[in-house]
Amino acid sequence: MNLQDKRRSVVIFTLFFVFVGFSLGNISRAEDGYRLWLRYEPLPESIRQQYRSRVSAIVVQGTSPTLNALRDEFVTGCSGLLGTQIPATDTVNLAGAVVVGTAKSSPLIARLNWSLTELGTEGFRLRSATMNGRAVTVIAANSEVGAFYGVFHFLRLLQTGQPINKLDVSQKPRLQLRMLNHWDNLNGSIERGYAGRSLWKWEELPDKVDDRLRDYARINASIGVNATALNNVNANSRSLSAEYLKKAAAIANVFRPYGVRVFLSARFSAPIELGGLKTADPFDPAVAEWWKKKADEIYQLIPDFGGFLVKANSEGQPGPRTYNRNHVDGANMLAAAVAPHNGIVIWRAFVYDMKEGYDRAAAAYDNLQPFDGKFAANVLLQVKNGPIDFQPREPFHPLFGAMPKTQVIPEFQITQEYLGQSNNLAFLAPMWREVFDADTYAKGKGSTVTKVVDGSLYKQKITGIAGVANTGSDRNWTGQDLTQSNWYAFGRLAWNPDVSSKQIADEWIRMTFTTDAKAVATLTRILTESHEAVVDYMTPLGLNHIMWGGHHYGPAPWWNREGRADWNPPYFHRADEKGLGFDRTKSGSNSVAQYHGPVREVFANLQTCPENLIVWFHHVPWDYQLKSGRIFWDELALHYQRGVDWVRSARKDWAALSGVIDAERHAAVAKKFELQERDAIVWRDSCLLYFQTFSKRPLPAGVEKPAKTLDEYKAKSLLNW
Ligand code: BDP
Repeated sequence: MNLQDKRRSVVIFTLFFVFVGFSLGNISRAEDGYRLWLRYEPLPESIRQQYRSRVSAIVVQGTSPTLNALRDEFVTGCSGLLGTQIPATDTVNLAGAVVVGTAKSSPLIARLNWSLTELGTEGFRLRSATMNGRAVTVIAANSEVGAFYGVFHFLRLLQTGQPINKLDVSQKPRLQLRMLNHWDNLNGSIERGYAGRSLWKWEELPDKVDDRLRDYARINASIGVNATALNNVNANSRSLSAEYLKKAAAIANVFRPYGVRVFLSARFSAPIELGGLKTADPFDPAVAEWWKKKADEIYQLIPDFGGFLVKANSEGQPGPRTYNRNHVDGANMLAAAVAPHNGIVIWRAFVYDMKEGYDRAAAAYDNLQPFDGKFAANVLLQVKNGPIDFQPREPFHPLFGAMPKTQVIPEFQITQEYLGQSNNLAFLAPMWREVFDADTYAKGKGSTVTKVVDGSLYKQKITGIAGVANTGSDRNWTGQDLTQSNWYAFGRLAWNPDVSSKQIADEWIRMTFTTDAKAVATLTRILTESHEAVVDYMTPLGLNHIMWGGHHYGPAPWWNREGRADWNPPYFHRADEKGLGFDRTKSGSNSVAQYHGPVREVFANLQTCPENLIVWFHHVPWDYQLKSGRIFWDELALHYQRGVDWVRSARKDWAALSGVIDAERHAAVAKKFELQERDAIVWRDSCLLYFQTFSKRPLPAGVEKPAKTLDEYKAKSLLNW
């Protein structure tokens, strides 16, 4: 080969690679998880063919920030999924057009004369129809945001390969306020955040607003999340200062087109810290006036401001009780300040004070239940799913069904503070389903938590739900690709609390990872089993709050260093020579009495108490015989082992998906599974070794011998391994 030939072949060679690289662009593009479930990669050709004639053009008439965002999203989504540029037009001159809008924004939709009243302000109708003699699909709503939700629904149908030729879907959200709570501090850190720093970048606002915030709002809109509290419930008064309100307003401007409203956590003592008053007593007229003025100032800047979220008299936060007033006095004073602007106050029920002999699980009920019927019309009471604190498994909170004259909304924790943070996979839909499906018996059989919170049992006017966000500045938003599913699941359940975990998992996998049938089946199984596995290796049979102190990562059932008894694991598990568990029956704290009969009797009786909650309600003898025929100690040990076994097999199943899942995310998740296996083993070994010092029994057959001694496990937190 002479020099010229050599050069020519180098050129040809290079061109060849450029060409291959280009045509493989979609496959080899960085899959860093940023796009979450809105990846819009081309669908398999066979599916694309079915859709092409049905998605020939996007017809969005009119312009507005929401309509423009909706049009962009729809065009990008359809073009990506179908692998060809889909035009946006404002007339129907092609069969297969998809026409989107409201009767106000779109003459084409107005002409249909559909009655959409029952869809409310956020619902949509999605229907195959005929326009100008052409077969079209119509997405119609009463509001532009409703139409946007319809667009996301349609895109989800495409992403998950559903038929779209005979559509007739009408939907509206079952819960009105579908809200994320961000525990973001003003310095950019996030309380219980495991995915980097705060997305807001307070220090750059209001002059610079990170582009990412628009994606955050889009993603929320795609699952129907319509509200977000920007700052930590352990609030800093400065978040209500003029300086920070401007920053919040800049965020609100970005969120608005996507139907996401902004709320702020309010520190009850802000009138002192910001206003220079001597007191924050809610009965002091100057205090009430300060809040009224503050509310007026906020609404000047953020006309659609949602309202205040308040953690009061809890874990050291100030509140009305600091001034010998009660929760109602505090909540209603704030409610009066925002009422003229149609704002609301979300008052948290996470209140507990430690007294001698007190049962922390009883505290929220004892503190709040007596106020049923006393809260103002624009106050919501936000109640954690269980009576203690976002544990891997808790019974439903007894306040659900106990406050018929109060607007109660559930609070879930999406961020996995107590469930292995961003290292362990725990798909939370099954856990949340358990809460929704629990029967409170408040008005007889069938009074499920869902019916309490969706307003059907007590005709609650404002309904809602809050989830403590798992997002942060990490490129993949949640710190682990698979736990993005929890953000998705939260939104889907907030929209419709009846959707099954399996359906949520299946949708999310198809949208996020792959439509390969076998892989979808494997992953759906992994996801839906994962929460129970975490319960098995962390807190089986009703155990709770036995995590390492402070950061709550990893086991430390021996931990006894916190200043308050009710922050220390022994307070919760009560292990002794006789057995394990917290007696919450008549012979103990009797907090089981907070439940309605017959739930109360079922829980209170050792024979009938669901075994997955048995040590939550009872001090169970080590040799007590369970339904399996095994004694309690053996069963406990086998649960721990089962959890470890599950992680090992899930890890193998995941490894077998290499080649189906893109290499980048496959490797990242594989690393997480490796950590999860390590964690599960440490959990099993340390808990069993520790509890064994009380049970004094050998490990049953089938349970592996611990790898280290108890002292070695005690010496080092799993966080620092
Ligand atoms: C606990 C967290 C703590 C929160 C608290 C809350 O450990 O960081 O401030 O909940 O919900 O689980 O207020």
